[in-house]
Amino acid sequence: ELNLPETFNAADYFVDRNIREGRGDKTAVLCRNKAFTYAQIQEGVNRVGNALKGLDIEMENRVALLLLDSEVYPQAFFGAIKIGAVPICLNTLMKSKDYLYFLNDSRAKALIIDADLYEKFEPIKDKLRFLKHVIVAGGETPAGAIGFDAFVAGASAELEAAPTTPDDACFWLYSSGSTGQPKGTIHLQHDMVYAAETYGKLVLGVKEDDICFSAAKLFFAYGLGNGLYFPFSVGATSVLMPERPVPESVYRTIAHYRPSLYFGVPTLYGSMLQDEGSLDGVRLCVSAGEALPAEIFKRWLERHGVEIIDGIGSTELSHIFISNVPGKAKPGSSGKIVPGYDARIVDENFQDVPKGEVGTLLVKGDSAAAAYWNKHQKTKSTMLGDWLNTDDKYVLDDEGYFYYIGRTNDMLKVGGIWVSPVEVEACLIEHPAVLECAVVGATDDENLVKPKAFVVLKRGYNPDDQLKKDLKEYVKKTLAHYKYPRWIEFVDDLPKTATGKLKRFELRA
Ligand code: 3SK
Repeated sequence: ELNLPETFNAADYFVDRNIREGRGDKTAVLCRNKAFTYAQIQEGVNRVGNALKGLDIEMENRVALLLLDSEVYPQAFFGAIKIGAVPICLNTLMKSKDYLYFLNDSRAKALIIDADLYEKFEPIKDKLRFLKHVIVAGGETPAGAIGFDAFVAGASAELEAAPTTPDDACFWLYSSGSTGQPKGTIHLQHDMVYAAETYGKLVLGVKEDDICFSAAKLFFAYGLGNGLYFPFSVGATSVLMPERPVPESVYRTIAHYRPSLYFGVPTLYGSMLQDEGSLDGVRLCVSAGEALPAEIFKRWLERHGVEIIDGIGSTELSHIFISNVPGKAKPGSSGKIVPGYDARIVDENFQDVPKGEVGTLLVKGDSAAAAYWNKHQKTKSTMLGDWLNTDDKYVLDDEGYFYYIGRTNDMLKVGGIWVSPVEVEACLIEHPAVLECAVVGATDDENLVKPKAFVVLKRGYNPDDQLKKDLKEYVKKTLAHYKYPRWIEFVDDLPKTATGKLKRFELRA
């Protein structure tokens, strides 16, 4: 139970409280070689809030954010929340047509966009049915738009938080999923507090002297906690990196700012292992987005001497609800239930399956979204009272560790037996030639489903037939024979959603 007061505003909690508690001079954000104190961030939040009010943005109006990670993000995000408006953190990696959908679906009244991303907005700007104001941060201000600097400079630095309640809408994220249209996921004012008090404090132990650096961006539910509301919940510091997270930029940023907590995703950990760089100062590494292969965990620990704490979360639950904990990580497992959350593994009739059997994971916790915007059926099939259906297949071991088996609709039936693509992938990735891989079902000449593997090779390996044969043999001798991939295709990279989840449906197609 959080026991929040009847009138509660998340911007007041995550920003103003730091000043009230004497942390006004503490560095909140490090970005592009500049430091921003909590007092400076608060001033920016207040100016954005007042400037939005000046455009007639009212409580409950949506304000879309299409921003790179920088000091502008917390100001825009909490500025909107402070006046009771609802920011929508949009994925910066999408295409123009996706923004047309997001902006019309959400009926956002204002958009705050980074100048570097404006070219994606330009082609759709005349097709928007509800958007009234476009505010451009950085660079030149295009005709018809408002420049962010002038926008905030003309606004007062004093602002009282809107009288929202813990259960008012606070922010949205679009949940991409692997199929169907993205769903506007409505989070409430208390959700970030719940995630910060549970996973943030009890698993990560985030403290005031921590410096957090998330390669996963703020538009992703995982990045929003890592890079914004976890550090702000305790007055810690966040390193925000506007650049694309690749091994070079990530290692450089770590060397420059020496963060104590580093947050990545499995693909990036895999490619960082192929590159030069060190982790001086990092006390803990965290992974989410997709299951971390045991092999990457082992190689990382061997090379850097720091554990990667793998966990599973979801946009709907705000952040991570099952996680390993420092010192007790089981490689290949997603860990144990995070205090404050509850989980069940059920069959198709929502009955609990016996321990050790595979079923669908349901999760309960008070950081769960209230609903999907305008998607009544999907809301009903996902949000089952207190429980939320993750649509992930999981199995629980005797010690309470959860193991990811795959998405409910990813499992393959080969010769009448269920095969987990994740198990075949975990085996392939142990082969020294394999950097990344994905397994899907394909049909043979008799129209029977068999596993097919898409493989990204490490540098220096030849994508030839001999290697295909070797990889097949490797799986055959490690797993039950029927699980080996009958076809291997070498690819340069794998299709992923912006949040790092494999787009299996693209590979299947
Ligand atoms: O995919 C995940 O594991 C995740 C973790 C934290 C927050 C959001 C997501 C989707």
